[in-house]
Amino acid sequence: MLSRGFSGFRRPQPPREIPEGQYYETGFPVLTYGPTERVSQSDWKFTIDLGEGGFKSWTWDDLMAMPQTDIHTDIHCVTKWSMLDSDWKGVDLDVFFEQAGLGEDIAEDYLMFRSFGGYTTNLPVADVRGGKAYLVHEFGGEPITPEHGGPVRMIVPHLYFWKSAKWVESIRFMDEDAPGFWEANGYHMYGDPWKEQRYWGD
Ligand SMILES: Nc1nc2c(c(=O)[nH]1)N[C@H]1C(S)=C(S)[C@@H](COP(=O)(O)O)O[C@H]1N2
Ligand SMILES: [Mo]
Repeated sequence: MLSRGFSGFRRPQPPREIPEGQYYETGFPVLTYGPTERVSQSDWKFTIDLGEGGFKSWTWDDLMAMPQTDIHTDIHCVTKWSMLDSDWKGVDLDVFFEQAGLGEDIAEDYLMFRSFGGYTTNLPVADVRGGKAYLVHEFGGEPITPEHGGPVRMIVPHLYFWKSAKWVESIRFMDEDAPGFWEANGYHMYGDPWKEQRYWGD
């Protein structure tokens, strides 16, 4: 049998398996709800709300002085593109937790990330510990552009990309899970791309 396929346009084949429903994207699309935030390095500050323990903050210079990690990873967006073999540089969130004096025994099970501009997204604490989440400032060996969340964004590569807050500003811990911006608008509370947890009920 003859397969006609699509005339003229064919997506490149991914070099390895990607999650169900995704396509291999060789570029880097920009996906922002609302305007691009313009945050200078000197205005950027990252804060962990320690509840009764007050707040602990880091400046751009603090970030630069912390141990840096090169991250080579795949990214899966709920709008169905997957970017493979992307390179990032930044600081493991575990290092921030250590410097904030947070031990292994964080009492709360969830946290909320907040961005400059007000974007929020929720994650289980377990999903951002042990080398799973980073505050990154370089993509492909260059500073991250404002469109992609520079000067500093999150990457949490094992979950859909909406969990990776651009222009990351702060985190606070929560006793119970609560929805962030997209989660309140129909996106899944957890968002595992390998289980296709795109929307409520998936
Ligand atoms: N602050 C903020 N972070 C955000 C978003 C946003 O709108 N605002 N969009 C999310 C979504 S839905 C995706 S897919 C990725 C897109 O990142 P990119 O524009 O660098 O591809 O950022 C995530 N982080
Ligand atoms: Mo997204």
